[in-house]
Amino acid sequence: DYQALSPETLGARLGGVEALASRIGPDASAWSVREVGDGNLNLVFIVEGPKGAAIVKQALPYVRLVGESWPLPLTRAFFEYHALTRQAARDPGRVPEIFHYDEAQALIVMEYLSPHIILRQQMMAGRRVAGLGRTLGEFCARTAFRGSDLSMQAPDKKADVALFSGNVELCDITENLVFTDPYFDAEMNRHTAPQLDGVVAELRRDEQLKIAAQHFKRAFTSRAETMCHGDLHTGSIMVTDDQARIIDPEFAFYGPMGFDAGMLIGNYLMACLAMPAHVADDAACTAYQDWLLDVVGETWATFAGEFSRLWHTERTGILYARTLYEDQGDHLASEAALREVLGEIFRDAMGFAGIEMHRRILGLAHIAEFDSIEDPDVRAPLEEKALRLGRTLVLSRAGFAGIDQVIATTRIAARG
Ligand code: SR1
Ligand code: MG
Repeated sequence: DYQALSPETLGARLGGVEALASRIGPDASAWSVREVGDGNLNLVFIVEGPKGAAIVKQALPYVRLVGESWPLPLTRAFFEYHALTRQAARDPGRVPEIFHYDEAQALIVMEYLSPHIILRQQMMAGRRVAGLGRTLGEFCARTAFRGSDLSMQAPDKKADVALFSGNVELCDITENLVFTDPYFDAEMNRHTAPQLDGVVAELRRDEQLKIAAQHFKRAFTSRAETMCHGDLHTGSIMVTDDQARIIDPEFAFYGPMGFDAGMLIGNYLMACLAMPAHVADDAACTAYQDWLLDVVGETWATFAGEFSRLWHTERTGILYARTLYEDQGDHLASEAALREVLGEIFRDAMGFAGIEMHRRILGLAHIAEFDSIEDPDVRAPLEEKALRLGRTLVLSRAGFAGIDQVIATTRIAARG
């Protein structure tokens, strides 16, 4: 008997949940409850009381952004719960602790991260996060590696792929909104300035770009390499000035190892290109853009370093068995195989990054960095830079010598 919560009903409905009462205080009438959800899908409550605070996240039976006309299954809370447990095991301490899960009510009670704020807000305010690239690079590498056939045993991996293959509707959102809609005149698309019409028409005429978008859609639907977060943008990361935690994996699915890192890098790059609208002083803006590009470099370098470390120390799964190489003393072959895998992940990540940049400007779900720029004559040129850079990332993914060349290309676009 699912019922959506409200601040008024939450205390009465959840007062008897021991995991909550023991953290907030036993008297639910003394709890204060605020609904703070600002995402596209769910209800999110902060519950505070004499003993402490917790988050209650509850799925709604529809897409919050659009309304009841777009039904969405409550099972996304089930996938978020299972994704959080796997992420906690694969990269301990990086996701919120779960206190309680109620499948019928599609709700998760979890750790209240405080004084954390959403990374996107931190970036729009021009504030840095020490160690951001290292934390996110480690998270992406550890979850990619430890959820894959490089680490997992066959029965566990296959059972998990089967479990997450049930996240049909959330994957369907990504399949359509990310990989398809931006590249034609889809009903739910919205770009926010007629100044963009020219470049949009150009992209939609671009046969190579559309072929590449379908290439990546096929990778998304068919390459069940690892459990991906599935929606790793800067709104899915909470930060202080020196900490980062990852939230909201309800889009989790088994997919390509470069998917999360690519989505994340796409969001860093958009933040970088939008920054002139958010930091008025030119020198401060340039310095902050340089920091964002350092984060891009650090995220990828950490990813590659951590993935390599795990390759050397934890390769216990179905793939590239150690006996193929080390037992024969053939270290060079193992290193060559690692280079091949990392090269493929890098090219995929750049493709996913470019596609994410397109969909956040042309599709339904936008980002605040651009949408909060009121003047279309300021907004559109910045969005156009992101659209063109996105195209370059998708189509030149195999031509980049490495992340430094991506950073240099972005710097030229940002300063141009
Ligand atoms: C209808 S849902 C739109 C977007 O919101 C989520 O955060 C995902 O990014 C999804 O693509
Ligand atoms: Mg989300």
